[in-house]
Amino acid sequence: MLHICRAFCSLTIPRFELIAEISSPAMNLSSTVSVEAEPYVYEFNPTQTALLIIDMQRDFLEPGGFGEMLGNDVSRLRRTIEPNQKLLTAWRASGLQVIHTREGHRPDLSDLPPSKKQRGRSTISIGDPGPMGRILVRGEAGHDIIPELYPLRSEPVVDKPGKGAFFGTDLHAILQNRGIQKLVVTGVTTEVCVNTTVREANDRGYECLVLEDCVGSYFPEFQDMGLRMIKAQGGIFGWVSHSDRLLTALGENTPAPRTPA
Ligand code: TIU
Repeated sequence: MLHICRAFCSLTIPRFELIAEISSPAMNLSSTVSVEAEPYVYEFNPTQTALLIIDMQRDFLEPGGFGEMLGNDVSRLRRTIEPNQKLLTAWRASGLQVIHTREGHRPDLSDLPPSKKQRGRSTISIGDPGPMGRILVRGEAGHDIIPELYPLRSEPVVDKPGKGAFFGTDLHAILQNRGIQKLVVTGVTTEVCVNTTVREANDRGYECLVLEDCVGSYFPEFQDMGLRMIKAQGGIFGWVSHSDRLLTALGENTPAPRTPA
């Protein structure tokens, strides 16, 4: 059962939070779940698997944000919001682990490589004032996660300075400490931060399932290729499936309701 609790303020921007009270797990957590996927079935133990949601930040997804300012069609990313919400709700209701990431930098930009600052030769770059505060700077409104997928207090938020979620972060330690071996990966963008993270995870021994409807790119051809590169060569970096298939698999794992005596 979900209870909407309260809105509260941080030092810089208003934040919203849902506090979940999970009365009972929706499924048998000890059994293996099998999901139809490519290149072949993906199997996972729910207690050893985390949902990793990459960079669903306002500046990438919202109209008027940095992404749109650069000429990108944000609707290509926004189509992922609803399936991510549905998956996140089911994942939380089952009491499973969720981790969020945000791409961004310290306000003094001391962790921003000059090469990244200069890249693109745009008139506006990381650290400059943008439509929703300073571009990709921690604590600014545009850097935060969209309200539709806002993290619970119990869910770690990993602030990453690069494209991959492992570089320069404590994500690996968090996963190890929680006994996580597999990752269901969603978020944006498919060919940049999602792909980089899946490759980093693969090299560290994690097995990743990427959900095609829950990841998005500004470029349709990169969406397609980004997914094909993951599942090629017998799943060189991981598996690809659809959230409906994962939800079906989770549902099949739900114990049948007891018949009243
Ligand atoms: N999160 C993420 O993918 N960051 C990017 O910079 N993506 C682009 O596609 N530019």
